[in-house]
Amino acid sequence: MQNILPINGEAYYYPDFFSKTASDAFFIELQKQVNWKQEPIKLFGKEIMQPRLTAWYGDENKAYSYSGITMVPDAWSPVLLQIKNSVEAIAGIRFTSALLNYYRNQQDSMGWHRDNEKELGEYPIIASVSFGESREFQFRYYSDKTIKRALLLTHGSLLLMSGSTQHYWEHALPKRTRTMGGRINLTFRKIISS
Ligand SMILES: O=C(O)CCC(=O)C(=O)O
Ligand SMILES: [Mn+2]
Repeated sequence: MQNILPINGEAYYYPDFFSKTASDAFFIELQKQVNWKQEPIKLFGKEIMQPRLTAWYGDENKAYSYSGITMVPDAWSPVLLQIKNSVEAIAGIRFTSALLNYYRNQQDSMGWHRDNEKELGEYPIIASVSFGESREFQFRYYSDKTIKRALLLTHGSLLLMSGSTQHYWEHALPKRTRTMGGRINLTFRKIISS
C-alpha cells in the first residue's frame, strides 16, 4: 500500500474496498434511513448553515464537538455496523463514532480543516468511506499551503488517515461546477476521551 502523503503523515487509499453491488445498496439505504440534518456552523463568529447534510452516530456517551457544534450521537444501525466492521478489520482498531456527510450535489462541500479535536487523541486514525458520485478530496500542508495532494474518492472507496496527518495536513472537499449527483461519506473515528 502506497502512502499518498510525501511527508509527515499517512494516507492510504483503497479504491474498491466495497463491491459495486454492495456500494449501490449502501448508498440507497443510507440516503433513506439516516437522520440527515443541515446544521448551523460558526464561521469567524457568524452563524451560517453547513453546505451539506450531516449525521452523527456512535457508542452511547460519546458526545463530540465539531467546528463549534456539539453533537450527541444516534445509535448505530445494522447497516452502519456492517460497514464499521469491515473498516475495523483493515484499520485494526475499533471505532467509537462516525460523522456522516451527505453532499446533495456539486454545490455541497467541506472547507479546509484538520480532524484534530482533542477527543481523538494525539494521532487520530480516521477511516473515510464514500458512496455515490466521485468527488475530489484535497490535502494541503498546513505550514506551506503550496504543497498539495488530491485524489478522487470513488463509489465504494476507503481512505485511511493515520500517524501525524492531522497535525501537518489539512483536507477539504471543494465545490465543483459540473453537475453531479449525491455522495455519502462516512468518517469513522475513535474518541479516546470525552
Ligand atoms: O467528505 C469527505 O470526504 C471529507 C469528510 C471530512 O473531512 C470529515 O468528515 O471530517
Ligand atoms: Mn475531515
